[in-house]
Amino acid sequence: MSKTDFQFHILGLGAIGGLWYQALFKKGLSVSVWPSNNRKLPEHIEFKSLDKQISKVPVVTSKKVPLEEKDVLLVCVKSYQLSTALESSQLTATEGSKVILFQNGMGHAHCAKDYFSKSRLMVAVSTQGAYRKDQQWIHAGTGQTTIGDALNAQNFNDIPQLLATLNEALPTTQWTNNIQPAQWKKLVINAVINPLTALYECRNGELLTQPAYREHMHSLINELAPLLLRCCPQLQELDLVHLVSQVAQQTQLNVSSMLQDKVAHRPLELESITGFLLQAAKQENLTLPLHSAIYEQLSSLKN
Ligand code: KPL
Repeated sequence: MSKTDFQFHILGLGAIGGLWYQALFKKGLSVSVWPSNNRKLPEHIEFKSLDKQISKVPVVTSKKVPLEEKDVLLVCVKSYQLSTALESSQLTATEGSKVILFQNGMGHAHCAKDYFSKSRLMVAVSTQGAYRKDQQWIHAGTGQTTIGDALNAQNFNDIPQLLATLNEALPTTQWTNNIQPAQWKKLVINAVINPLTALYECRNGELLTQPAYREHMHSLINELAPLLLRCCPQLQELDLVHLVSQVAQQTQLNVSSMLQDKVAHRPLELESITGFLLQAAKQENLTLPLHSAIYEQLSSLKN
């Protein structure tokens, strides 16, 4: 299949959905936004790129079912919206269609596989920095998108072409034959920085400069060591304190997505991040008292 044959569809026009939409659109590729039942889509998005250039990109909508071989669906809704979004979108998919899940945290493929049993279901781990402010979509920091099979690989031969097309639209986008280490690595980062910044209502960089926050950060990271040893031994060699500190440093001025959600009184992505870790620990007969405590504190905000 040539790159112009792909038809891209975006479900969820949030920060990451908008980033991908404009990137594919500007490459002249066929891309449309899947209208959601309960949200009115804007006629265009105003996009601020890394070099601070502002562009207006028209929002093309389409509701094409079933998804076929040339169709690629990028599912960019928040993790807590996933099952409702899939249920209400009335999406159906035939053999060979491709679906890429972009949610933070882990455990989404099990929810999505019932809807896309015939599709090649993939997961993307993204470190692209993007956020939405009022009616503007902002690309705040360049990053990587790593894509791999969510469940078992199926034998479709157009994946290299798809990856090349995505990489051309929004570099760097790369393939991995085993997405799990990338997912766990991102999970550790999100399970430490996001809840702590939401709890202390601080920017990411303050986790390094405020001694009390830094100490809390180190304790949360260290508490994960026994679980990671069992669930993702590939990360054993990695200095996790260094990894998380580096991300906090690189994104020091960022307001984490969880703090943004808290400030806007939206639900927090706690279940797929800290909730997922607590479940995994339970299955391994381990406890994570510090992560449990932060989970309880942030969950109580919802009530
Ligand atoms: O992914 C992020 C998020 O806010 O969700 C980090 C990397 C913590 C950057 O803010």
